[in-house]
Amino acid sequence: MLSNRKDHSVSPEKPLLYSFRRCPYAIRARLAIRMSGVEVQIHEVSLRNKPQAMLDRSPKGTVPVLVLPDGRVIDQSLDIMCWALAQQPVSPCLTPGGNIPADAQVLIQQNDSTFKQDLDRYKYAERFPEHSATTYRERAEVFLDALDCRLQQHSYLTGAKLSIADLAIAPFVRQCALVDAEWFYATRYKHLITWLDAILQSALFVAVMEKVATSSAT
Ligand SMILES: N[C@@H](CCC(=O)N[C@@H](CS)C(=O)NCC(=O)O)C(=O)O
Repeated sequence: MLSNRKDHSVSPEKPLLYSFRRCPYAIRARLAIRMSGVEVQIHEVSLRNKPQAMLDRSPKGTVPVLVLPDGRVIDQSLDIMCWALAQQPVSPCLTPGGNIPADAQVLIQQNDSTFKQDLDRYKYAERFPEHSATTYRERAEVFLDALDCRLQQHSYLTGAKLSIADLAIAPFVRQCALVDAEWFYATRYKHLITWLDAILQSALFVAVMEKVATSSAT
């Protein structure tokens, strides 16, 4: 008997990325994918109505999720970045062994732990009434200040060239800047502002932020 139900065990012909346009984790994954030139099919999902096929493949229910034609599922943004960048014959962003260089690793770890937590509390301060938004923002500023100090030394976070640290961290700094752009652009973090603006205005970033229709299927 014919059934309308799709068989989710069937692997896609080309890599399939479940994504959410504004999610910083999904943005970093899309940046690495685009940079590496790998072709993927992007499924923009609604976080309130996640496709069952995505949940079947990755029950934890966060984006991004990458499904490969061989059936493998990669559901952590950093792992997706490493996978994508490793598709290039020589990736300037990874160590020869295909890993994230140590200095980038340390910064990304700080971003994904303390900074991300402070950012969430600053952005959604009404959900964390123990302190004011300004207090949470001041906590987040410790990381912003550290990034600005680095950027006084060189144009990108780990040196003269764009690295995986820039790709992984910029989406979160963008999110922080957007909470109160007037405040952000008036801060003393001038090098950080220049760095962020250069990335946001780059053809790479503009391309990954192009709108894709939301899909609840597949
Ligand atoms: N550790 C995960 C975190 C991904 C994550 O938290 N994504 C958020 C969106 S920005 C999400 O999907 N949240 C689930 C939800 O909102 O239902 C990664 O690096 O990929």
